[in-house]
Amino acid sequence: MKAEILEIIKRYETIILHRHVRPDPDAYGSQCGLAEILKASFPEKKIYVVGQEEESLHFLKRLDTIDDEVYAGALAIICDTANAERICDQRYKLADKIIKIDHHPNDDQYGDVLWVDTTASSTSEMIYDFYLEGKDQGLIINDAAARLLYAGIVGDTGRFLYPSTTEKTFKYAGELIHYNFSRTELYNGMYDLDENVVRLNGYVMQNFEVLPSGAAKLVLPKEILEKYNAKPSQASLLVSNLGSVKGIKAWVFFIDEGDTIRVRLRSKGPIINTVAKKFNGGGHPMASGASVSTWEEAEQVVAELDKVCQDYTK
Ligand SMILES: [Mn+2]
Repeated sequence: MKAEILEIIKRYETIILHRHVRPDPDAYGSQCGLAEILKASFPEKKIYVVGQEEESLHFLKRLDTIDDEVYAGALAIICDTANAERICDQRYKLADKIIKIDHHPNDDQYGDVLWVDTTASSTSEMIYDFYLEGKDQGLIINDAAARLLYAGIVGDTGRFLYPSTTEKTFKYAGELIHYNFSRTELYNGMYDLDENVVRLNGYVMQNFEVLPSGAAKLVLPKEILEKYNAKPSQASLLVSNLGSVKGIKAWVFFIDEGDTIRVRLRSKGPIINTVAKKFNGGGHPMASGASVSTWEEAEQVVAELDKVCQDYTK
């Protein structure tokens, strides 16, 4: 599959890289890391990275703005995006050929060529894999690419904490740190929190509720987000923090975004993307999300999560 993708890349003069909406470091890392590899390897090609920018990730990479015409006869590569509707910038459909590279479950098999590896810790890890496969056929990696891929791996493994972290992950990370970039600068960019977010975390830690099953929930109403002057995207940064509470098996954050209630699910054992799917969401078995429109529906999510945690006890 990697060899086939490289052959296709070689055939196209214009390559446009996409990733998912509400990007995280792995979305940026895989999209922009691959772009840097392709730019270094094929200086004659036109390589673009597109999508709506996330302000908190400006430090990783700034994206390109391109006209619709650029897509004519172009190759689009979509990184780290499980389903077609989550692709940021739907103009990928205008491209001549579409490649999907991802590590989420392959529920939506969009694109002409698909490379999906659910054993990979991150799509950034897959991109490094791709580089290793193609380095004898002209692929070149540079400091900028290494920095981006390292950021993606660190982000998606929770700093090498999650079980998705494998020997390969450590090996690749070990190779990537030989390139010239500041890990301190990267970590500061990724993990420094604004003061209001830290104070909102205080609210989170005071207000979560735990059910006897080990399911936990936290509601962040609009008034609270306003009180702490926090954006929903900032609130999402706090979701993983409940993982350190003893006895919690799986938990859910409801973030009130006004027109919709964002549902963020995390787990330390029970499979919870089945819950997300019941509410038209999806994601990883241990980290997934959905959206609901009413608080009644939110309570249904809690009931489903409760059930999953009860079954896990058995
Ligand atoms: Mn990812």
